[in-house]
Amino acid sequence: MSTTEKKESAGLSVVPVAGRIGAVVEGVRLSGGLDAEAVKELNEALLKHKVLFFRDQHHLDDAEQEAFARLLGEPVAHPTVPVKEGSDYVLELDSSGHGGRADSWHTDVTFVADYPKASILRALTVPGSGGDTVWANTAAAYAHLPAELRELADKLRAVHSNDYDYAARRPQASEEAARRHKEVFASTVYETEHPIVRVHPETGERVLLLGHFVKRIVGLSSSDSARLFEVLQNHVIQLENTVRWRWKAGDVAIWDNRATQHYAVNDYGSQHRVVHRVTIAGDVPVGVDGRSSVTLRPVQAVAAPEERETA
Ligand SMILES: O=C(O)CCC(=O)C(=O)O
Ligand SMILES: [Fe+2]
Repeated sequence: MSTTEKKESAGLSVVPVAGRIGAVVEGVRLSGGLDAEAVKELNEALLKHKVLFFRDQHHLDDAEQEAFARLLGEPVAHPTVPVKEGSDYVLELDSSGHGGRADSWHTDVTFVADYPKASILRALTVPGSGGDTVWANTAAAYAHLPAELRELADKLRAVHSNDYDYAARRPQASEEAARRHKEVFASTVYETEHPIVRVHPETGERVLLLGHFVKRIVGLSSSDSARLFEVLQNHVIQLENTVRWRWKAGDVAIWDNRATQHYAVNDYGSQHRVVHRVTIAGDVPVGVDGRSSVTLRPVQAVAAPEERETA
């Protein structure tokens, strides 16, 4: 190992941003060549602060972002949206294209059972003003619920789908964005039943698992389901549980997708904004009662025996 690499991994500084979530990490140059000690420190900081911010990572391109992602786990492509041309895993969000504005509270890809454990987002082009992203700590949200609501939430399960009511959740969305949502984002419909309270597999913390992919709460009428969703979701996005990041080009944010929701603020009009995301594979959630999430759609087809023989 060269002395330069050593210097890069040693003395990594982690400075909290908001009271309950977020930290700026200094003294690290993200790449596929980071040593194991630096990766361990980053993982620990991520579990503690839920979202980490890095300035001036201008040296990264898609391939190096992917190489860094491999140090945190196994990168996974989005289930329906094609990857950026020339990359293996990069999801591009371009404000001038379709569907590039994630202006609704969500946890990434919760419509599948083993949704990503982390996302790594790199800012390529940012508006002169606006276009911030906000994250909420879903462990703090659970911890600050009144005991009565915690007990209720512990028992509930919800169905998440990519075929949710897109327009209702995003009043600002263009018709073009809504059409793309249907044709690309929901080209294959996924549905998963998750516990509303997930036990975090690494920290053991209880987290609220909600966000805009929730279609309904199991066992409730649609109006009770919608109202109870609002009650619990409002606790997640209390300002005390959030951190807001003002992007500069070259910034990277990494979030623990099992313990956060996020929202890309859509306040920059026609200014250009481009970010590239790589997600890391996660595992299937388990609720406080030990029950795992269940995939409802697509239904796993089991081939008939004669088909199997000829397949
Ligand atoms: O554009 C952003 O800041 C965040 C977009 C988003 O939801 C994501 O990258 O998962
Ligand atoms: Fe997202």
